[in-house]
Amino acid sequence: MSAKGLVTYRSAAASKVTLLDSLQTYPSILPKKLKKHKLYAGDYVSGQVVGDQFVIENIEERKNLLVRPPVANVDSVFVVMAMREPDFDSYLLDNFLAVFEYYAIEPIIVFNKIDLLDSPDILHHWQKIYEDVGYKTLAMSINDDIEPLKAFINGITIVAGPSGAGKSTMLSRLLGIELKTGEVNHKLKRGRHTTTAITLYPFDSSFVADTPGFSKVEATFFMESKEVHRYFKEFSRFSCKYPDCTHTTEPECGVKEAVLNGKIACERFKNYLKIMRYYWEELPC
Ligand SMILES: Nc1nc2c(ncn2[C@@H]2O[C@H](COP(=O)(O)OP(=O)(O)OP(=O)(O)O)[C@@H](O)[C@H]2O)c(=O)[nH]1
Ligand SMILES: [Mg+2]
Ligand SMILES: [Zn+2]
Repeated sequence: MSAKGLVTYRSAAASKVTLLDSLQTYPSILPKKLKKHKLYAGDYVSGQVVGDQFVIENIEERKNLLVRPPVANVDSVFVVMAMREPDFDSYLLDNFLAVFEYYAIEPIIVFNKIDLLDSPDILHHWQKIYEDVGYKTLAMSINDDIEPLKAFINGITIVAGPSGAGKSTMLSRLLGIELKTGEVNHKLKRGRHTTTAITLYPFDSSFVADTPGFSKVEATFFMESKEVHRYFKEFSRFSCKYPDCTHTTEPECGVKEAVLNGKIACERFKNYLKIMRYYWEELPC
């Protein structure tokens, strides 16, 4: 009988499938005729348990596929940003958010390591900006209860963010297992020649994965620059003379007006213009 499973482990050499009903995990085999299809962590598959292995018969169509790390069918992501060590970087956060919006993955922003702040003012400043956009946010540190995080885990959930932000620490606490923490993986920064194993861990009826951090993400690596404005979701609340306005050179721009009126956070628009490599002399911040 055919069973449904999820690829919960993938390295260059091997893969494992977890059955969705029993949560039993098996080493999996991709038969020769399916070899032309690549297999990723997060792929939903159907197949048969044969002996102590799972033989894949079909890979379901993916709703999305992240490139780095390679995970398919991601539903939500915790974007973990340390307030300090490393310093909070709103440009990096806005690039992350635009990329996840582009992939139709729900981002939840975690302002982490708040124990390192002398005053909460800076946290409240940024938290308000992102909540006004419509993002769910959490502020926490290693000393806080992990419980509030649980409510946001939905489907295939990954943890993303810069190196050192505390992603592995947070997931280890959540899962009650020891994930590798505290070391910067220099190899990964070298990019496409290095492949890492990805593991999805079952959590309630969802699955979560840690990812290696990187400290540079450019939205324009993933999409054309003329599309980026669509993924700054508060911009769509304002209308411009031209429906495809990129809010740079065009006249009668409702978004620029909203920035001047304080209805769009200047910090967000500043980051947007930096992505667009555009200078606007009236920018109020
Ligand atoms: N002060 C403080 N330190 C923390 C907190 N969370 C994690 N750390 C420390 O920060 C360092 C980095 O934490 P990791 O969990 O390895 O960070 P990461 O985001 O997984 O980093 P990469 O795997 O390199 O992407 C470790 O030394 C942790 O002990 C926190 O809330 N407060
Ligand atoms: Mg880590
Ligand atoms: Zn405009």
